[in-house]
Amino acid sequence: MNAYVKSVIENVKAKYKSEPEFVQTVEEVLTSVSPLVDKHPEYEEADLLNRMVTPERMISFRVVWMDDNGKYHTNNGYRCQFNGALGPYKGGIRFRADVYPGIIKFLAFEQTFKNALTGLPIGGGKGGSDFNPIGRSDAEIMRFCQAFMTALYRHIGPEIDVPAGDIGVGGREIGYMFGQYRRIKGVWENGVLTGKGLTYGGSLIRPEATGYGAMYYLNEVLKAHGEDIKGKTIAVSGYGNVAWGICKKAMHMGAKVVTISGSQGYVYDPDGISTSEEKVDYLLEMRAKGSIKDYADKFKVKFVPNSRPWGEKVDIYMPAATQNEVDLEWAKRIVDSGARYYIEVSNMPTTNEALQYLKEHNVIVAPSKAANAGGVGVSAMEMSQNAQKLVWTEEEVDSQLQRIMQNIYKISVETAEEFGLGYDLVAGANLAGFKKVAQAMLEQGVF
Ligand code: 2IT
Repeated sequence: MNAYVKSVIENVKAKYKSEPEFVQTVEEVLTSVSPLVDKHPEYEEADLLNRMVTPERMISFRVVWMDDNGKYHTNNGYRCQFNGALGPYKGGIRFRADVYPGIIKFLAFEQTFKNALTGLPIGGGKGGSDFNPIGRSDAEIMRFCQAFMTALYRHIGPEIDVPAGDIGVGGREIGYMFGQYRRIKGVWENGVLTGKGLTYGGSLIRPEATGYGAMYYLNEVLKAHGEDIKGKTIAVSGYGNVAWGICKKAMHMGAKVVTISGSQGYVYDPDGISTSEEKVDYLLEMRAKGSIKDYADKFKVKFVPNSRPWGEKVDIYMPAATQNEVDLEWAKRIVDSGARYYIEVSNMPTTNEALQYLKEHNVIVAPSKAANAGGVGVSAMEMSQNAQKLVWTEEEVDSQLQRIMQNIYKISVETAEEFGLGYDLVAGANLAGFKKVAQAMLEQGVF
């Protein structure tokens, strides 16, 4: 490994002991880009790597809200504006009990390279709160979102930083946050958030985009290996917006999604969740209720409590729930199952050890920062539509989404080859994304 890369990784490990997810992603990305750093001694002269792993800004704020019983709660809110070299900071907001600065920073770091891969002018950011929305009433969610935006609004704007949804934040939450932003600022700036409702500037296909994009990317991988997506079986984890989008597109493509999962266990439906519109639509209903066992009860299929779908025999694995859902033990089960394709869809679903193990055992691995970039890609299209004050058709958005995903696949393959690494979608994506951000930073001078 390049000596400069090694020293920066050591520095990050020593400095951020209490933020293991951030250390994990830095190690993964910097290890991949070592051959690029070899070729560019000017990176070290400009201390580019230490700059690259240090957020431009990490904002931390207090969020106080009242529950339905009149009791006050105090949460921590964050916005990490990691890298603005390519455009306004862009990335989702996550509401989940486990949120702390290490999660927000790892997500914002990943987002920087993902956004670079889309080819669109967006920098990397992420935000969130340790607020747990599960079981909260609609009125409580509204008050929380308003309190969150009351603290955040001064830091964002259509040309500054444009948040969107992530785990725990969907169309409803974006609506409440946008309403509060508009009320406080007294201005109609709908380009400040993406993932909005269609009545006030949301883009068609945005809810589906992450799942659709992952399926378009998967299709490129399969085509390159002379395989047809039609008839393939897929194990998906999670049951949120992304799993839903995967199922919808799998239905169009004739692929069969046989699993979904939640924190209580997973569902195995041998006939395929993606083979019936009723089942796919039920995912949305279930999401509101928050229990995936309902699906197994309703459609009379297997529910496996306290487990994950990573041992089921399928052609393709698509983790789409959360970070580090596949560790070394699960990776072994995946290899033993004989599946050849592993497409990361949630952000950093795989531990570094597990990723290494899958690659060494000839599983074709696609990294999340490439495969899930369709979501933020369509968010950038939403920003364009808002800036132009017009609305694109479903066909326009969908065809651009397809082009973006095909292009990400292509540059990942080509960049890995350029560096003599063969077919390596992980290294290719890291190298291509990093290279673009690095060049923009160098050209903009030291700060
Ligand atoms: O992880 C992600 O890319 C997102 N949560 C979406 C970000 C966005 O700005 O649409």
